[in-house]
Amino acid sequence: MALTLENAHFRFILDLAQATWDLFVATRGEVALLGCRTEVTYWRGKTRFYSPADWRSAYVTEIETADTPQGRLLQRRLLLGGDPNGLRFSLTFALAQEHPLFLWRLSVENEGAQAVALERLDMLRLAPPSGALRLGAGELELAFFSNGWQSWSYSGAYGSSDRYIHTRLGPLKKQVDHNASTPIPRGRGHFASDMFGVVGDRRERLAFLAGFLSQKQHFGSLEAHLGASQVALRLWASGDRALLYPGEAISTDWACLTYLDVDQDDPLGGYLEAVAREHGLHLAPSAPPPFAIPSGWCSWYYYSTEQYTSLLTASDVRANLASMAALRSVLPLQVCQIDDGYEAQVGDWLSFSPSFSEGVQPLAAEIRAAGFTPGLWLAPFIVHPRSRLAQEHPDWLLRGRLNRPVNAGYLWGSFPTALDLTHPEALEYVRQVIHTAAHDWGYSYLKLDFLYAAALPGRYRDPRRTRAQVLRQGLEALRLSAGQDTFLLGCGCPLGSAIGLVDAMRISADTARRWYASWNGIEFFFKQEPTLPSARNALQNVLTRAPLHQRWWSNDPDCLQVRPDTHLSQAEVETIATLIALSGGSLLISDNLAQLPPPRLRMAQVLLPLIGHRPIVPDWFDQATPRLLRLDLENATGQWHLLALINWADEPQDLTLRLDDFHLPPPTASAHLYQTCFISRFWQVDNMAVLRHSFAEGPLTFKDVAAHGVVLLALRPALQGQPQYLGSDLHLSQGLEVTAWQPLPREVNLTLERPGRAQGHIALSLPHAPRRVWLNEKPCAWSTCHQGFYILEVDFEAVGRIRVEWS
Ligand code: 9PG
Repeated sequence: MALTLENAHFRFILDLAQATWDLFVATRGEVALLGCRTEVTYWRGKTRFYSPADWRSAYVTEIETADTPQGRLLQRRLLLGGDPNGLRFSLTFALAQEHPLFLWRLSVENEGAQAVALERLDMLRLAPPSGALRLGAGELELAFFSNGWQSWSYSGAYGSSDRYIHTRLGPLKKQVDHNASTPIPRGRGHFASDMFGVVGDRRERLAFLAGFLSQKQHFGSLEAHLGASQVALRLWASGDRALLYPGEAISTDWACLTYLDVDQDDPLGGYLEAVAREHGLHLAPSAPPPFAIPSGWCSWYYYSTEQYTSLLTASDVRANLASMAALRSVLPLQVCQIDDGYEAQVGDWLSFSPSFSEGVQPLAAEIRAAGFTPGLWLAPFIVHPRSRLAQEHPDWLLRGRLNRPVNAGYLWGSFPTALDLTHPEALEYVRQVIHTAAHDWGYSYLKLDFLYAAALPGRYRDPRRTRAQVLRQGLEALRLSAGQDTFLLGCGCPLGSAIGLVDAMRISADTARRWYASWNGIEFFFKQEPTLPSARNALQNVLTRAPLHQRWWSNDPDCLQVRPDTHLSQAEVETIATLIALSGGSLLISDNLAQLPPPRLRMAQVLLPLIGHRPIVPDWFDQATPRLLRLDLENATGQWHLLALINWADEPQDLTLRLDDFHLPPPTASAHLYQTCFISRFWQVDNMAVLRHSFAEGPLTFKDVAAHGVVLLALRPALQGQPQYLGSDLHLSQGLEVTAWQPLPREVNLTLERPGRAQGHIALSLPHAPRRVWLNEKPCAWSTCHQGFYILEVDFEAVGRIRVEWS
């Protein structure tokens, strides 16, 4: 018997005789998943079972539900019995009527006499020859996009001959980076992912996304084998061997499949917004951004050693607070964030290290009195083995085999362990710590770190809870204790668990004062480690997780260090600053602010105010590390594109700008408009580099771009006979500094706004050479470039009103 569900997006066919299902893309009949299986693996005592094996006697109902977070759902529900241990399964398949989403979920009810341990709820198993993923005719160039488990875990696309990127440091790092229930594949073409993954064809430019809409009940994992022309794919919810007692039931989060065009500007947007809706987040299509985007100062990357120990003292915090106040008008930052180093020990949050003998409450008061937001780092779920907490409350610790406290990774020169949050007293301690920091000490910005530790595999005191449930409940407790008005930044956190509970999330590995990863300053062997602190490793996920920004939270791309005395070159700092700014996420500067030389201070100044918008990553599915980034901006001067081309190579390279690589012109604009463009390049010290280029004559090549450097361009189609703003060296956006723009028949009036004193250049295209130029009623110097545009030298305090007349 075949049963179907059908709408404008998908056709779903259920084959009860085979216990399989097929999903076809309605608009492209040849694109489909065929022969999919859904099955549960569980244990009763020492015996393993696979169920439900037989769907022929299923009781099938059709239901239409309104008012779900995904709108109207057209559903088929199967009730499946026949299990030897009395489990009853209900499998619901659904088509969302208002979104291109196929959803399904599985419930298990124990009607038997004994507890069972759920191992794995396979939502999708597709393996040739009985199963097939069809992506169209012709030869395929298969690829897979993998999302890492937590903030620091590597995310990016793979081709079919690549190998999955993972740590080679084994038990020192594995439990930090990887979900224990997601495999770490070794062979070529064999990949894994967490919560969602994308499998597709780089030639046909289309793909399927498979994943979960939430991680409240179980962690979701994927595994993919990409062959020459075949794919094996598996998506499952991890049962963690949590016990299901007689009379109890559990449901998975919704699994979901969507179909996407790889070359759309926002291919992951449909899925990411469905996930946001599932968590009650309402994303209005227009400004202001739903999640606040902080700027500030963070102590960690200046006041710590290469062995990750803190050198910070209370007077360092006071000195930087004084600098923040002194620089306020030129570098308007909000948050003054104290990182690791104030606490007596990781775990002992309510007692202090000798360098913070008065605690941190007085500092919060001083920060607030100076007009800034007090921020504090805490790692509430992880416990140092030498902490008093570990000595005094050994029963609060999560234990594994041999009843030993679990290993949370090699950190701070030791092996910390974790709290068992199913122990009510341990959870209560966490609540008390957060409540104290937020309400007694007065920190309204909390960076909550090492959150993965609450979800390590172990023997939880409550054996009925999955790791995902334990973590979600722990994070809910953090939010409740902190209150709605405290800004929460998640860090080292399994992403899916925190949606709807945090304001911001670190989406990348730690940055460092070096480009490549090292250990104690040694790059050999550690250079390829994907999540050890390094600028390069941080930027990886800043690009690959860019689409999450302002959908699940505000992305935190980790700190910017602009001081000159690191191991980073000028070009590297430009690349880091550019990608942080274009990511739209927060900007935390981690330097000794008093010691910044003016040219380096300026590199931070040009990033403020923050841009905030989510960029487009055109080559997200084609490169392990994307090389291109595009941000579309608009104000009174019109619309423009910020384009970044990155040289990831270790030597200088020529980089070529081709508009179609950036998916330009946009489908809404005529190709003709983009034939001739003005291109203004940022980060050109002491001059403006503007040119007019005709793409009809070919692409544009930038010679000898420094190793790890960036070409950052503002691109504007050249318009005939009207004045145009072309760019500046005042703000990285090369246009958002303009707050008014008024073209008149023989003149143009514009207003520039900058914090503090602004000295630099702007470029204008004009129908005729200027006759007179005023800046704040005084004559303004300008020079002519060939090709019909002009460079004005500007110098003003806060607001610059410019008037340009031509004859
Ligand atoms: C404070 C830091 C910063 C940083 C966090 C987190 O020992 N380790 O290998 C190690 C790696 C990373 C790490 C700390 C220790 O980083 O991401 O921003 O807050 O903790 O300790």
